[in-house]
Amino acid sequence: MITLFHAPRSRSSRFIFLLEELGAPYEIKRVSIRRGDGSGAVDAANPHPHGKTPAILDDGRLVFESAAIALYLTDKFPGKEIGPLNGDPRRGAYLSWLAYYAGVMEPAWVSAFMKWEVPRGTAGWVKTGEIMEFVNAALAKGPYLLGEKFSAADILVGTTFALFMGSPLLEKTPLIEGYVRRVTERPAYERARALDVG
Ligand SMILES: N[C@@H](CCC(=O)N[C@@H](CS)C(=O)NCC(=O)O)C(=O)O
Repeated sequence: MITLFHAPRSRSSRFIFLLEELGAPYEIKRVSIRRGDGSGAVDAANPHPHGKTPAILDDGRLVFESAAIALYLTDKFPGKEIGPLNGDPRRGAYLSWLAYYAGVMEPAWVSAFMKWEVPRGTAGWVKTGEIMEFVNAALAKGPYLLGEKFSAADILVGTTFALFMGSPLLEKTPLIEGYVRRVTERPAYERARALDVG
């Protein structure tokens, strides 16, 4: 049994979506977190080393960081084939998108939001415009990041784009709009939204 440590409408919401997609046995443990507006507090019941969400416990074993949790869960529950396994020709692309999401996309959007100029040769990420050229090119071949088939990488990237739709930080293109629609029209997304309450 997987325990998902979850705070409503946070980065853990998309793991309800992933666990629903996988049909995995899981329970949600609601915890409080510090919110960007200064509200909330770290919850002593949350095993995440920094009191953040998401975190999961699998039989007492802790996994944290979104990309690591996505990989852990799709490896552990391969039945629905939404995380290419070792030996699959798409495995390298899958790992690359998960790491790219965490190491390039997240810091790029946070630095754009904060208007931090980090020198190109120093930052480990690139500007959001350059990321979107790459993403649009991938989706043009798509319809998903890995090509024909939906994967957990689309859960991380697609739900993040869904949040930013309409923000000046994300340039809308027909490809991005269609992609977000494809990801958020999935029944597991709807089920996850219904469970993401509080
Ligand atoms: N890199 C982490 C980020 C997790 C994260 O920052 N989560 C936010 C919620 S969206 C949080 O828990 N914030 C509370 C805090 O920073 O104490 C991941 O992707 O898992």
